[in-house]
Amino acid sequence: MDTLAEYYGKTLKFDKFFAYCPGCGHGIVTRLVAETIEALELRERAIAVVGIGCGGFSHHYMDIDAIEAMHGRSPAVAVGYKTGMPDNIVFTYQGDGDMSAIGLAELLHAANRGAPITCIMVNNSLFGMTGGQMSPTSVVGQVTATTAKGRDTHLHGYPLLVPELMRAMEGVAYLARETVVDVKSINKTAKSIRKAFECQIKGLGFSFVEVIVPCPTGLKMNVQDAYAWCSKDSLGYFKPQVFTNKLEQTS
Ligand SMILES: Cc1ncc(C[n+]2csc(CCOP(=O)(O)OP(=O)(O)O)c2C)c(N)n1
Ligand code: SF4
Ligand SMILES: [Mg+2]
Repeated sequence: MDTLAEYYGKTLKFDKFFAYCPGCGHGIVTRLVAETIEALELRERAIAVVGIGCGGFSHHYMDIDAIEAMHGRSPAVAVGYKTGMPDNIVFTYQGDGDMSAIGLAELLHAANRGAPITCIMVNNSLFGMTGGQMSPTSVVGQVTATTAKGRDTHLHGYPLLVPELMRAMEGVAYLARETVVDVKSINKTAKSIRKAFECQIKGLGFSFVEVIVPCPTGLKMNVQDAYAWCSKDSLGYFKPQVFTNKLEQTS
């Protein structure tokens, strides 16, 4: 193997300045998405619709077509693309703030109508790009830039369990929560992302994967502590699991 492309394939790009901070979970998820596209030979027909947030850089590292949607609107833009170009494989790549705060309505309606798109939500429990503010998925007691005394359920409500909101929706074909805190989890996340794309290829309906990741910069922790926090505090609340898998019913 003498070139990166021979080893990794053509989807992952290595010629761009890497914008993610050291230890950022986006780096792992972006690579898993790129590897899935490569493995399923989707590079020529995949379209990424990225949100506003640190994940908005994800398409810089993939050699595929992409569009940056307005904050939170990626699922609506993706539904438009898929409707106009049904042969393309259309997916969104969004943060927890983009998807579960300003963009929750777009997500839920795309899921409820069974839109044949794939949505990836990278949940780092805060608004990373803008300086670590509380997001709907910040955990109880979490200190953020806007919750100096920790998230207080009386003032801020409870952390939002996003896939659980879509469990009862008939149009949802694949629904899972995964994480990247260790190698075993990363391998499970790779499988879930692949299955989510396979659901779209087979036309089974809407597919969604939430991935719990650390944001060391927003948490104001070193990488090791951020992973430890994510493993204990975030995963203490957000339990990885596959909620729905209609691939099993068709295979
Ligand atoms: C309409 C609008 N409102 C607010 C913002 C400011 N803004 C940019 S990114 C962001 C949140 C990003 O958080 P998240 O989606 O969790 O992504 P992360 O950076 O954590 O991966 C916000 C509020 C904006 N760009 N547009
Ligand atoms: S601020 Fe957080 S989410 Fe953004 S690139 Fe840095 S570590 Fe990743
Ligand atoms: Mg976030």
